[in-house]
Amino acid sequence: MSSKALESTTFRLGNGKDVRIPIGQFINNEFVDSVSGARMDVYNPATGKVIGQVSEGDGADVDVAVKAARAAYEKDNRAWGFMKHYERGVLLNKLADLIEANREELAAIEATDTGKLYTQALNRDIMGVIKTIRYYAGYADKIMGHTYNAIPGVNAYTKLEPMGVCGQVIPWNFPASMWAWKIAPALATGNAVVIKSAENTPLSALKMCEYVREAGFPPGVFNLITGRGPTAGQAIADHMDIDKVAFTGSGPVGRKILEASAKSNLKRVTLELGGKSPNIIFDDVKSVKEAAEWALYGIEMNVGQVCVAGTRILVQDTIAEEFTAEFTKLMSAVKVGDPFDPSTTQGPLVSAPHWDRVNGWVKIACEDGATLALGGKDLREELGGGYYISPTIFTGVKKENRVLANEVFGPVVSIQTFSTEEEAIEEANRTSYGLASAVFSNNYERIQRMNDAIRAGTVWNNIYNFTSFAIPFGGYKESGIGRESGEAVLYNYLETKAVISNM
Ligand code: TAP
Repeated sequence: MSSKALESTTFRLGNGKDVRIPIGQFINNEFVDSVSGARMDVYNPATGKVIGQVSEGDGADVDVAVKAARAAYEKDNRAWGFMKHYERGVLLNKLADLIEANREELAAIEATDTGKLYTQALNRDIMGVIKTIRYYAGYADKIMGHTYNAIPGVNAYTKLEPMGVCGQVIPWNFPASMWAWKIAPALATGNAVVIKSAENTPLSALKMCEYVREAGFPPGVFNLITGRGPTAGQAIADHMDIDKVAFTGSGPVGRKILEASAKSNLKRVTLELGGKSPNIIFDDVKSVKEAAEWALYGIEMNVGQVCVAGTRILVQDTIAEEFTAEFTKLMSAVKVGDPFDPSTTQGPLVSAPHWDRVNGWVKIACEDGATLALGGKDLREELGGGYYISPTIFTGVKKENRVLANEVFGPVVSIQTFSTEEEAIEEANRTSYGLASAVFSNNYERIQRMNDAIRAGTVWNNIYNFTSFAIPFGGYKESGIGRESGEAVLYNYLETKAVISNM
């Protein structure tokens, strides 16, 4: 078992600044080398160049972290989980304060590691992290059960107890936001955490561990593993002493996590998986231009690397021509380039393998007979070696086209037409996914009918890509199991104990 301390190292960020970032596994409030001593390269997606290395953890490190988490959870008769509700909130608020004080540096780290626009990293991602942590800090001392009068003379009530040690596996598209969405409710409800960041994007999570320690969380309550999915991630899913796993990522890996739970200790599992979200635009919309602007935000935010991205635009045939012209004009005006340049509106994709995956879907859509109406261009060489791809629109897409059923996770959108409400509903619900959807119309009754008919965890009305830590988020069908955010997520981290007393 390794406990060799690892020093922070200097990373050159995309804005030219040098920042020291810890590179070790964060276990028991220390940054330590992995048991194997292995390292993983960290890339800047805007240049395609390696900017440093972090320690690579695997199953052995997960085991060390789980032992630390278990010890912290059980210490002093479960002091963390059972006694210090108010103090847990205080610590979370301190953590949020530290992140806020360092928000610009963190946003620059996030933009460098992921390729997302610096302004988005700051205003949406890191500000969202701060608000999420504060929101759940407020819940720490408001976890309450119920009383029951079922049997006269018998006093019955429920206690909501932390689950124990929670494993969490997060993706690369919103590394800091997903970190906060996962750890804040788990810690607020009194659990100990072992979280694995994505191998592509470990930096913001590592930096925030410094603030966890500085905030004064007891050692072992929060642990971070930086490692790869098939080794470190799978070890979390398989582990016999982890009580619950929360996962965000792809469907195939979600299935592995569920299977691992069944084969190990039946740990509780919540899954936030992919989507193929329909964005439905009726001809009674208030403004076609406005609908096109929302559709642009629906596909372009974070270069389309968003599980709720509006990848399937369904537009009523009566306004299809006008909408397509308006939308194509907006997509053509997207400025692809350096995420730190304030005039850029689309950065690079996150990694070279992901660039290949997105480009592969563009080829498949063409092979299946769709019309490439815009984009589909490889911009890597032109823009200095980063993982750049042009905003892409497909029209004339037949129902059998594979691109309509699969998550592309890039700035690639299809436009289909429909004539009736029934047709729109059928097409909207036709995929195995059910994460998000949107309806644009100025007709209140129609909007209500559509809200009822669409099988998705979120239905936006005349807006797109609005999510909040305060609103439940998750999927119908194969888009996941359970809900995150809002009060709903707290129950993912709590067991209900019924006390039935004859005293
Ligand atoms: P995944 O492989 O699902 O990665 C998500 C997380 O799971 C990462 O931390 C990953 O680790 C980890 N992981 C991989 N294999 C695992 C295993 N056997 N056991 C436990 N954890 C494991 O997604 P990806 O390869 O990054 O992206 C593939 C596709 O997934 C994308 O194109 C997109 O369609 C979808 N995706 C969806 C989301 C959301 S928000 N729903 C997010 C990302 C990707 P490493 O990355 O460190 O290896």
